[in-house]
Amino acid sequence: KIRADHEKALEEAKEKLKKSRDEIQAEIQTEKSKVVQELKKKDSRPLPPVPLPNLIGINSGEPADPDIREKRNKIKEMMKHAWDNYRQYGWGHNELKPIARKGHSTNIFGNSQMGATIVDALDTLYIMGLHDEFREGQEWIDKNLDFSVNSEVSVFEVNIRFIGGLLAAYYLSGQEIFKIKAVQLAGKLLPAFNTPTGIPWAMVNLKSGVGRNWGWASAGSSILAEFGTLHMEFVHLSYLTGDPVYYNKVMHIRKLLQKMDRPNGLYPNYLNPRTGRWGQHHTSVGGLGDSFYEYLLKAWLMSEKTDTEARKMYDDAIEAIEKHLIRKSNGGLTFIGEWKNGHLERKMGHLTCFAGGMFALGADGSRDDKAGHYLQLGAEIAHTCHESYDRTTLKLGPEAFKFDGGVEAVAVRQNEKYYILRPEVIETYWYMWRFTHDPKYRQWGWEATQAIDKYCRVSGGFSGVKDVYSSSPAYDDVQQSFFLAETLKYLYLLFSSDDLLPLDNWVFNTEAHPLPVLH
Ligand code: DMJ
Repeated sequence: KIRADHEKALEEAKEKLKKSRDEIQAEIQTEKSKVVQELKKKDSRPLPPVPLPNLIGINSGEPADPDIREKRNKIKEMMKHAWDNYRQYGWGHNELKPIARKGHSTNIFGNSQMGATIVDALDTLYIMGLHDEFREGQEWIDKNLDFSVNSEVSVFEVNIRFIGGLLAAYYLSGQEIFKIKAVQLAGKLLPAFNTPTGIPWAMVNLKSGVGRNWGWASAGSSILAEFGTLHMEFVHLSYLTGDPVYYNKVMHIRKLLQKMDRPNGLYPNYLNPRTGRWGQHHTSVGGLGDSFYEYLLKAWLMSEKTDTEARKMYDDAIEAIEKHLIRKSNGGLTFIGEWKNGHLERKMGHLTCFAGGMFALGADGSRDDKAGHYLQLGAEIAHTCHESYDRTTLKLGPEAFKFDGGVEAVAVRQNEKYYILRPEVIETYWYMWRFTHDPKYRQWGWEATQAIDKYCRVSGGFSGVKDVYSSSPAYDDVQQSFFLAETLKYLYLLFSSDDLLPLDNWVFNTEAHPLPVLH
């Protein structure tokens, strides 16, 4: 049969080649347009209706205390400043350069203008009641957001910012266009999973579907925090479309990880998608590892605590992290270091500070009922991260800080002294506030708000600063999209009452986009 098929194909090819070059080209063209037409039809097909999950606490949050109300209004004003300037100088670009007053982009978004700030900011605008701005964003997305572009993007970043942002905007507003765009975009990410193991590439070309990994990642590896941070969004995509393809992709990743041996019970940051073997044995709860652990916990929460497999993986991972990575400094500060080939580096990243909130969020339901222990651990991490802010001139935290040779929670290297409007410390303050109502978290959040407004605000928006220990730091001239998606949203929530997006009904993705618990 194989020989017969082969001969038939040869015959057909010979027949084709008898035609003139122009004829052949015309035939290819016709075939191509047929495929494009089919795809277009498929793209605009309405999605099957599904019952919406319980969407409560979308329009609440007004605090009773006038002082807190005033603070909340100030944060809303900062959001308006960030948005209005992006609207004026960077509209449609991925991000804004607030000093040069023009658009900005980085390689994670590829080379096309995908309006990352618009998509990332939508749900923050919505909960703040900035409805005109929300509508402007919606209109831009409807008319201009196009994924058929020859552009190589980061699968992880596009998932957490775009798919997460679009899904949250859909659930909050009920506007179908966001769901349709999220599903279209997800379809463009699927070819990234075509690897020998099913562990996706870090980057994919949205048009050709060709994927590859970052050149700097250990021997062609994919990154744990990237391929391990797709679960929440992909489960929602399957829920909304009725198509199991997305769910199957992320469950396959989980099953594969579950089967693998882990050195000291720790997950290395690197995994080779061709061989299925770990790369360098580095483990981090900060960059390269962070949101993988976060998504194990959140998969469980999002499933109304029925996905016990995810909870077990989270508990096992956290136990190993506590044993090997968490230490107390000489000055009594609890920190989370980085594991490098059997050696603990006594350094903590700003990114790692999100873990305080994660420990608090995971306290309830923890193994051996260690809820009190994990809430306490969350509080200790919050305290350490606050110290990293408090020990600077600007009262803003550095990118990384050490606990070594007499140094406590301070950055040592010049290239670790910057603050790029990151949210993780404020994120932890907010979770700790929700679980304890200790007023110090609001006080710390307010300190950070004032510092951002004083040192990062410029007339064209908000910018990162290059050295938090200098009294006159240089600006980096980037208004990151996560400043609108996360930093300002967590601050706003910190000064809202708890009935706004209650944690029993909503789970925030790693870019602070709220997704409802699926019953
Ligand atoms: C965000 O894009 C996400 O929170 C991600 O998980 C890691 N860091 C940035 C912001 O610092």
